[in-house]
Amino acid sequence: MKKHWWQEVVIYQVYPRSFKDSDGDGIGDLPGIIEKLPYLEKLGIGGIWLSPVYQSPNDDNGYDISDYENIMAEFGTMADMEQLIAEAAKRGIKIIMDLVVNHTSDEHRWFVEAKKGRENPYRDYYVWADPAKDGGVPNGLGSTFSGTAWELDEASGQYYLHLFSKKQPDLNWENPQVRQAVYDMMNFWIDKGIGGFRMDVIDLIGKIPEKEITGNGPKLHEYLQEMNQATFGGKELLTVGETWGATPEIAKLYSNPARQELSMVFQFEHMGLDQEPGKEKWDLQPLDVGALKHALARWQTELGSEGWNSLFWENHDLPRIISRWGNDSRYREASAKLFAILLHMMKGTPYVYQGEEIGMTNAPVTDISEVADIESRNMYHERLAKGFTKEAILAAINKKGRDNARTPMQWDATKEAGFTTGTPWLAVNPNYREINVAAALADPNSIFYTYQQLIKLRKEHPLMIWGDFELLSTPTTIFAYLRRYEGETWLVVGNFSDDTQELHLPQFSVLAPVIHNYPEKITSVAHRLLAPWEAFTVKVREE
Ligand code: TEU
Repeated sequence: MKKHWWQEVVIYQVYPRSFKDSDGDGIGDLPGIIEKLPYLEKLGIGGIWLSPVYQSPNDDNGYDISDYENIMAEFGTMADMEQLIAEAAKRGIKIIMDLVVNHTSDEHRWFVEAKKGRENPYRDYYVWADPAKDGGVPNGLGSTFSGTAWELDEASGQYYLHLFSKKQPDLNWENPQVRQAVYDMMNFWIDKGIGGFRMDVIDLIGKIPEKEITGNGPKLHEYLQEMNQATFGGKELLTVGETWGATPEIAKLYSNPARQELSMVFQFEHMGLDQEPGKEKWDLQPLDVGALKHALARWQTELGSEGWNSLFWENHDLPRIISRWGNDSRYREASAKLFAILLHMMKGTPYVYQGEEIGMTNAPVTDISEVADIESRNMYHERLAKGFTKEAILAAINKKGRDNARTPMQWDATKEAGFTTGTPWLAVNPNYREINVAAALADPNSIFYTYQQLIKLRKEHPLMIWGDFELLSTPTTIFAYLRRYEGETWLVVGNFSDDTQELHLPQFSVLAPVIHNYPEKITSVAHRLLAPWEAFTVKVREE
């Protein structure tokens, strides 16, 4: 199998609104990212996935784009963007742009035209439907952000489809002109020297709204092959699709090199394990660590040479992992390092979300007025109307709401965590005085240096990239696996709990330590009492 740069690097996700504000308006910006490139270089990453920076009215923080070829004024200018690409390149960092083409903003020129009437040349860029026989919405399709996915356009009497906010009308991918316009836009960015694309809800572009089919529609892969040919094919770019409904079989359709579609996908099977089956993301059940291990292991082994995994615990839509499945108080450092070690030792391309590398935590709110995220706000009103209590809804938002990961990056212990000299658009987490980059850099045992070490190890040990994976059978809350490559074997162990656990792996003798989140040296794994959230990797001989 041909090897690619995007298999060897670690990618860091920047949510620009919350990363670093350079001009005091309380909103992060491109010059702020440029200013922090030395920090990212020190971490050792090879690419930045940049959440959308295009012109947008910000109904969904940039995921509602009104002009794909211009930069959002709050973030800077196209010249800043070009400078970011160039400055990052000098540090060996490629910029991966967020490609949001399932929908545009309702303020995009195409939609403004489309609304002018049924005869407008842009009408068919979007999905329109007549009212149902009873005069109501065309069918039962719902929006991810609560309520129906159909909005009435009074002027024409037709409804348009919006699988997200009503300010995010869905593009009609069956229209070849839409596809060509998207490909032209992608080439505009490729010509600027970017390193690839993260493709927002790409599994929805093959939808058949009249049949209420949204994810994994019949023409999805045909479109992606066409896109590949028309844009990034043969250019050594990283392409990662966001695919909520992917199974390993589906992931192979996207990422089998022979099919010439994408490099890899983000799959979310493991991210749904603390959700009550058949219910919504807000309806939580305790995580079954055994199920988590088996889900991850299945992805590790099933793609084989017919695909490639992306590895992540966090992104801008998900809560902070240590607040979710770790321990963000007593064992904050240990559990953050455990998540880092377990993830980076698996096979695939690791993604680190801003702040994860310093162990940032969820940011609880006490009132809906403190919440900015449209998904949480809409759900709040929907559930209030359904009779849920405020307390129950806020508890769910504090666990799963998207603002948890979107609070400003904590750079230092000064006012507003050094993120801005003004008033931040979303409140800084009050724990910034203890948890911040300056403190992490000053402490040689900090979470930051565990990430740095893992990224360095990846550059030195091909085993971490190419080695085979085998899950070991251990007590439920111990996650243990092997990586094997060219006669060498690494054992990776993590105690996923607040309790001590007994590890018995007499079949291995320890040859050398690789990484560990507690200070003492590991000489044997035959009988070992694991401390809470202890995690390590050792080179072993199999007896
Ligand atoms: O997310 C897709 C998506 O379905 C999310 O809304 C997700 O389901 C939810 O946040 C988790 O519960 C992508 C982007 O990552 C997200 O930020 C956008 O809001 C969304 O698409 C629309 O563009």
